[in-house]
Amino acid sequence: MRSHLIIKASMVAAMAMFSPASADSIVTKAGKLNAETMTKLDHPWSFALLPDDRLLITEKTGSVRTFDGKTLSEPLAGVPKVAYRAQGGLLGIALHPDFSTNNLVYLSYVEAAEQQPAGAKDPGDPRLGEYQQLDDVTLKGLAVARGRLDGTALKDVTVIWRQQPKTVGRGHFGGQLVFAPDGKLIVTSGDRQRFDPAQDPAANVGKIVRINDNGSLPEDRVFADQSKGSQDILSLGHRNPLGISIDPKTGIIWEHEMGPKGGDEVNVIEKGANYGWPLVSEGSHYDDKEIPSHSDNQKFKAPVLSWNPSISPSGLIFYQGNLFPTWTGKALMGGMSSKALFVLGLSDDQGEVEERIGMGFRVRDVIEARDGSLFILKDHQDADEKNNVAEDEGALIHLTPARERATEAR
Ligand SMILES: [Ca+2]
Repeated sequence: MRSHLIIKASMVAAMAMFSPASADSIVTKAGKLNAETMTKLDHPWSFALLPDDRLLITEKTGSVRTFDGKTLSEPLAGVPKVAYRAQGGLLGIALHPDFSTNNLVYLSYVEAAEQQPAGAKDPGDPRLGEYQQLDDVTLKGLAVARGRLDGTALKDVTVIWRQQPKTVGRGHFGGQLVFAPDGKLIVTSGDRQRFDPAQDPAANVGKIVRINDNGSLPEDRVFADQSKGSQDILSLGHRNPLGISIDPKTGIIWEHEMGPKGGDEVNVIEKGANYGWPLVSEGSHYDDKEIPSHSDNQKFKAPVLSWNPSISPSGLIFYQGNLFPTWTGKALMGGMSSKALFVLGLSDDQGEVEERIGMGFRVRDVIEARDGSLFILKDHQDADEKNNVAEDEGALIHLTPARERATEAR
């Protein structure tokens, strides 16, 4: 048995040498791309581009590091303690729109409750099927903190927002952060694999959240005139939103979220709208129980795009550069289980997949550099012997157009 496993692992290692990440180029409709591995990373999750062109990168295990094109820094001091396990840990990062004058950095992360309940249990939910995990009884939730970047440290770090209520175990934290043109901070808050609270206006899980840059509540909020309802809610009925971005041309807020078994969605986010989870979906539960479609209930806003089987979208930007001219103005979206980079054409209320570029690794996030080239976070992949998958380390990948060689044979 043991020798059988060793043979399988060595076969997988040999296969891994041919992954496109280590190859020279990836063929796309926009031409050939060079993919260069810049540095290894420990479970990278998100990144932001500093005015001096360094990247600030979060690692789910709890570190924020800078990368200056050559060197990966030691972890910054002052980063809050995170509850790292499975989908949880240090997640999103965003710079304040006035970062160049105030140096404010925003982080989202999973925070354990100070008081852990004695004898806590996860009751489980049949809708999670094989993804049921009952051994994690830490009471925790997503939090957003901001701090001032000062050299190699974050200073004056304060928590400005928290998921309510905190729950034991499970994933689906959300954690993507984006500033809107009006200066409000938008946070994606996952359903914590609890399903029904996504429809509960009193809970801020399973929601898109909108707050002021210091965590206070905007005056023009959805539930401003009602006592019932979490005052930070922008929209309701979300499952596991891991991408949000604003089209600079139209001002439209675009979001994507992972569906259950099938049913990943791209949505246009409107103030006060309900996106239906878990009452409607284009997928089914993990125990194969069917879920009505969005079209069965006009109360819910249907996705612009959906996928079945799942692609596991993660990270979303609108490409503004011209180094890849065919992508200017298009949305670029990572895919994890799909191991792909997606080029999406998104207009007012329509969308289409213009290209699905196979990358050979899980694409966790994508960002545009000032020269129009792209950086990609290659997600960590756990070994999976059952499916012949070797462990694959996280890394920072730089995508540039491949130069045609004059001597290239035709
Ligand atoms: Ca939906």
